[in-house]
Amino acid sequence: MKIETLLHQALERKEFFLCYQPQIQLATGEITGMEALLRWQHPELGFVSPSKFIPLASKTDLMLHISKWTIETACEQNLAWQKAGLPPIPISINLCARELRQPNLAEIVARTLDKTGLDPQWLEVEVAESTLKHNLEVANLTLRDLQNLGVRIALDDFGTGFSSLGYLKQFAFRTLKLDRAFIRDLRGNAQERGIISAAIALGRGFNLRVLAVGIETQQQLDLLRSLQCEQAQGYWFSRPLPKDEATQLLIAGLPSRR
Ligand code: G
Ligand code: MN
Repeated sequence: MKIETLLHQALERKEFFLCYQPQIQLATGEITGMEALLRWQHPELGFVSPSKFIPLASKTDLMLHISKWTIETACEQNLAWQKAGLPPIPISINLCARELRQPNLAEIVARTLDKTGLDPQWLEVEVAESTLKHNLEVANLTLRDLQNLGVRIALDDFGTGFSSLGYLKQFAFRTLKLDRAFIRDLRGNAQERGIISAAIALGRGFNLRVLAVGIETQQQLDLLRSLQCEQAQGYWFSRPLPKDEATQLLIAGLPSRR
């Protein structure tokens, strides 16, 4: 209850911030996108885990205010990188069920793009498979509106839980993010390799950017490379970074050992 109360003050007290985690083209090491991740630092509670406060915020309309702030901040940051002369890349934000159900989400996004001047192609929204499953009808409308704006859509956490290949046909995704669980359990036996290469082939068949997330070790990276995975994201490359460090990373590029 205490966290909930403090959470309501967090926005106006400017306690939220975004961290950015790079997405990598494995063949070249170049950064192909940044995922914006919401963080909360409270003066007394300290750092509150997103897995704790996001579900709490999502229970109320507070999430809608937070998401508006997130969309705006991410768009402004991406535009700032472009203005600094960095090659344009998409920035992605995560949408929860409550945001997806908000009837005017696409309107908010459109207004933000207009206001900031960011080209819609440089914004990507990530929707988890499980979120889609429980909100199929409304997701259909919202995602279609977003797509019509020219915003990219990514399918997050793909392949575990209740994968329905029908989603791939129903929505025009640009990116397929393989669920972290695949990578976490990856030991290289035939079944695990089989599943991942099937998922990669599937994404490629739909002409999607296939991205493996949660890469933490050299072994996982080597295995993914051997399975012809083209893009990846995870602690092995970089943790989610506060904006100044993220900017430095974009300027300097990743260390070449990766
Ligand atoms: O649901 P989604 O996939 O958008 O979750 C992103 C979360 O995963 C972020 O909170 C981020 O900090 C975390 N994360 C990013 N890279 C890694 C990783 O390599 N390993 C683990 N365990 N978590 C990661
Ligand atoms: Mn995500």
